Amino acid sequence: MTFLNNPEALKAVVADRNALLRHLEAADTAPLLMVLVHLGGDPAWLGRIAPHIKGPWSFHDETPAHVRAQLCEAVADVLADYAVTVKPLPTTPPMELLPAMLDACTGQHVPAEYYPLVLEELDLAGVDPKTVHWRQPPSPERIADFSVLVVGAGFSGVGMGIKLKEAGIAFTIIEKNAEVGGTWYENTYPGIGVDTANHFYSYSFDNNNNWDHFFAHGDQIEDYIQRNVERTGLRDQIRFGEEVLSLVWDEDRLMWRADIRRCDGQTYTIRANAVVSAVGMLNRPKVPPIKGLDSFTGPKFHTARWDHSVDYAGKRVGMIGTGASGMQVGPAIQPVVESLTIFQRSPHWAMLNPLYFETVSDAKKWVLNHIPFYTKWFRFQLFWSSSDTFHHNLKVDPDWPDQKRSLNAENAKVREQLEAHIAREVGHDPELIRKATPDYPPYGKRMLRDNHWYRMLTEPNVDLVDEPIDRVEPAGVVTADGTLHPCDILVLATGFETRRMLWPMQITGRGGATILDRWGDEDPRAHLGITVPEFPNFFLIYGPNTNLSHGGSAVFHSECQVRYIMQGLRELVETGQAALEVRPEPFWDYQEKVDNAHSALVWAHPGVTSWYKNAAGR
Ligand code: N01
Repeated sequence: MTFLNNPEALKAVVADRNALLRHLEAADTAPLLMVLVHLGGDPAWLGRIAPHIKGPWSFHDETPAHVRAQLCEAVADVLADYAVTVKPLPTTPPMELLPAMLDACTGQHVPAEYYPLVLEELDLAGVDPKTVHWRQPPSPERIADFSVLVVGAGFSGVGMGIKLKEAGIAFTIIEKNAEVGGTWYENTYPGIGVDTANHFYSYSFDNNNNWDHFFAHGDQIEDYIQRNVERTGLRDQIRFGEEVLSLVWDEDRLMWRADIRRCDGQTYTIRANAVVSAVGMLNRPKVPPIKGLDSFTGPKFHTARWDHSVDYAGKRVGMIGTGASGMQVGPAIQPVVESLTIFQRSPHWAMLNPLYFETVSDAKKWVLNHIPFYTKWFRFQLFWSSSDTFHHNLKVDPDWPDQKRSLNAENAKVREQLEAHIAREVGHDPELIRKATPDYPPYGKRMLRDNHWYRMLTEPNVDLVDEPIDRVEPAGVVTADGTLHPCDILVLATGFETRRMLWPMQITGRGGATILDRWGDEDPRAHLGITVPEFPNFFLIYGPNTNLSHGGSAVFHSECQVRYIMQGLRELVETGQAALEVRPEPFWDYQEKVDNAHSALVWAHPGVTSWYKNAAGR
């Protein structure tokens, strides 16, 4: 519901004060406090409530019930005042109060350098500031002649398409699958869901106030992406079941030429002024080079290619891999399988989040839908709780004595909490604690959510095997100690070919330079993760070094990149220039900056192996 310029909507909200107060009981304190100060401008409320907000998640709120009740009354009063006097709602909060508001909302100090980003991300005025606006109207001939090819219709490709459409730029999206959604279309394994809170893991320009869960299941995210496609009429611009085989920069025409294979195997060529790769990083399943894997006689499949024709109930299932995918599959299938043997090469850290299994109550959905600006402030709170709030945790303190297990005092504290959680969950079983506890610092690999993984490990039909795998035989998996672990079904939860970025597309830029020449098999580099010298008018979304390793939302990152790309395209259209390319100096400066920063961060830790790094540790 939009309240700006809609006094009737606000009148309906305040019409029944008792009903309003009942609904407000379901609101989280911090975003509700923000609404009150935003609309009422009274800083005294910050002083009263801020001391009770101990952190950026709703479960960090310790506000006493009677103070909360007063807050709800005050919000009802201020809304009634706007409704009765028919005053327009202020789109921006009182700027002089913004620093104190952000600190109160998160229970932490939000540094001033974040203010512009916060205001933009909050998008309070309801006019998406991330939409590129023409500085001067592009000439009709120029824009009519200009076209963009987008590769991939996942979250990023669809977001790119929506912004291109808004700008009136012609584009085509090529999608290898039969539907949009990318990773959310392909991954359908039991237990699939997201580990980033959804009110943040969604487009900023389409806040969904009706998520059923704080952490949605895979099919609900797929539905959300599809809804955005329908809402914006994007489907007509997407060619499904087609794959871009190669991209070549045509130096005579100063355009890209793309060779595309249709689902019937026929190929055709199209040309575009610019190309945006939105192919993602997590979509080419990695099949581990384990001896004898093909000799296994039972069903065997990768998590991203889950075979739903196979009934795993009552079967002996072997699962290789304990990353984010494996950690979701395990607890989902354990209750019905005869046995689950988990082959773990190295354990992951997994953190408890009390909201992980929670559903969003109808009253909370009502608040999200009806209280002006609540959803924006709630999103900001999640943005902060999921992002840089714990960046200091990731930095190596050179004076820290216990470098193998943790990086600094804060990181050690997190380790202690995680260890205590594991011990509690596995019933203080010393052998399980040993197997399930990583020897590297927290955040070394992507931090996972504990979805009852540890509790599952204690079930009698589960065996966590940390002996290395020697080979696979027709009847099961043999570990290095010579034990055969018999399996009826083998699940490969072994991740993706993340290092071979853009593979298997063949991409040739200016002067015949190929991406393979420049990057080798596994050393991708781009300026800001987006542009590459010698590859004019070529942009990447979710390119090199743009992974969110410690938190964040891939959708937020992708939107930042879309905005940058839109600015590049605007430059081309408005100036009439044919090509735009990053210069080598800023490109190499950026590489140096990234490498220097990483040398002091957790991912460079010698004890950490992860899909973020190549064989050289970069
Ligand atoms: O893949 P992974 P994933 N022998 O690479 C093991 C996103 N995601 O699909 O840790 C034995 O993390 C490997 O062992 P090790 C998210 O960004 C999100 O699980 O390398 N084992 C590891 O345990 C995530 O980070 C969500 O020692 C082998 C596992 O296989 C990314 O996708 C859900 C092996 C691979 O783990 C990838 O996650 C799912 C071998 N030869 C995915 N090779 C949510 O939002 C590999 N392994 C919830």
